[in-house]
Amino acid sequence: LFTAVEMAPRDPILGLNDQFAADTNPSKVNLGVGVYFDDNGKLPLLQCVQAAEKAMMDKPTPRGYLPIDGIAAYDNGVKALVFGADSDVVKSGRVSTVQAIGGTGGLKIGADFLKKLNPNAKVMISNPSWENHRAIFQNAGFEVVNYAYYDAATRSIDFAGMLADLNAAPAGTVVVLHACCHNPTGYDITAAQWDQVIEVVKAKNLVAFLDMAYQGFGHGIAEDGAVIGKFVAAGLNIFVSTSFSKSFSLYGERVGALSVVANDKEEAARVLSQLKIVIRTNYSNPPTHGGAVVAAVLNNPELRAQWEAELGEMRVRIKAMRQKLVDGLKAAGVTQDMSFITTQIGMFSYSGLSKEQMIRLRSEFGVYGTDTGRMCVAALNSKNIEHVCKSIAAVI
Ligand code: PLP
Ligand code: TYF
Repeated sequence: LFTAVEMAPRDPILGLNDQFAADTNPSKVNLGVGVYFDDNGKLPLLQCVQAAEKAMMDKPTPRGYLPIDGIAAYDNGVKALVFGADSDVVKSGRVSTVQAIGGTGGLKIGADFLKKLNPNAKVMISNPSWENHRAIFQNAGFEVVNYAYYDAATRSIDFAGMLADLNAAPAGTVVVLHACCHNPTGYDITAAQWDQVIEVVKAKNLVAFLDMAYQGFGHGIAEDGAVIGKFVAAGLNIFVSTSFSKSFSLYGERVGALSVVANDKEEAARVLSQLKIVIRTNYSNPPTHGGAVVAAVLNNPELRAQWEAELGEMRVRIKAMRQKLVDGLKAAGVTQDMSFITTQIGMFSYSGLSKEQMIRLRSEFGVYGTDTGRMCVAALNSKNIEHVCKSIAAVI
């Protein structure tokens, strides 16, 4: 049965983790995978999460099946977070939200639903994008093509190219957009540029699929979510995937969601019924724990305030590390202007280093980033920054 089965390639990012684990260099630093570590290099377990879990332990609940679309209080919490609790779109019942297995699960549910809806549509992703975007939509049966995004020569976004590619897309094309904190480049378009993208999406009848895996890591929870409000204000039917992996540091719990904006309440109910079919035929219903924790935090004013403070700390620490990186590189003798690192936002920096330089960083200095030059600045800390700066300076 399996004699003709080929060995599939490893995930380029998760594969780096294995290589890192096997490295015996005592000064090794993992800037490969997109995970936030605190200044002690530890994966945080947020206080708000611990408090919610303690309350759950004090009042143990049996684990029946959840509804197909997940915990109602969770889905409502996501709607309020992403669209605003008092927004017309939520109050009028136009948003269908389902709990998903991480942001990846939200993307996959949306992809499967879209394939049924519009089987001949193409999907466009940014060049470059999170590589799993391509894989998820291809596996759902779509042809996936790129729209222009990063221009290596100018170390900025090729916005004219992006608009031109969207303008040339056939009606019905699904456009996957990073709502904030673009992975892998760290470059986001401006609010004014978002307005132009929305204009094209509307004029050309494209379908916007906003991937929001880093809400709160850019400028703030509401600030990062503002782009969603712009699409809604334009009267568009959009898809939004949400991930709490990073913002709650709950990577392994797989907590995410998919929200779809319909024209009215009745249409939203029909959409929800179809999302539930996708879920039922894939994994039946979501797991309980992570969703219960996030729902408890989002819906309790005290825990919610604690979460916002903790997320704020992560955001501020990343920004401080960006500045330290720029300063440290200069101190280590790098003469070229590296200030673009502080223009970038979120967990990643596209360093502009070549594949050869990234390989040298790994083999000679134990500093791990992706071959494309992406580094996770959220894994830098006061102890490893000097080694990272000296190592980068050595390969430049
Ligand atoms: N989308 C982007 C852009 C990401 O970087 C990630 C990262 O993990 C995801 C989606 C998936 O998130 P999750 O781990 O919650 O599935
Ligand atoms: O880009 C990253 O590093 C994160 C983590 O298949 C990740 O989004 C990477 C690869 C993958 C799943 C998650």
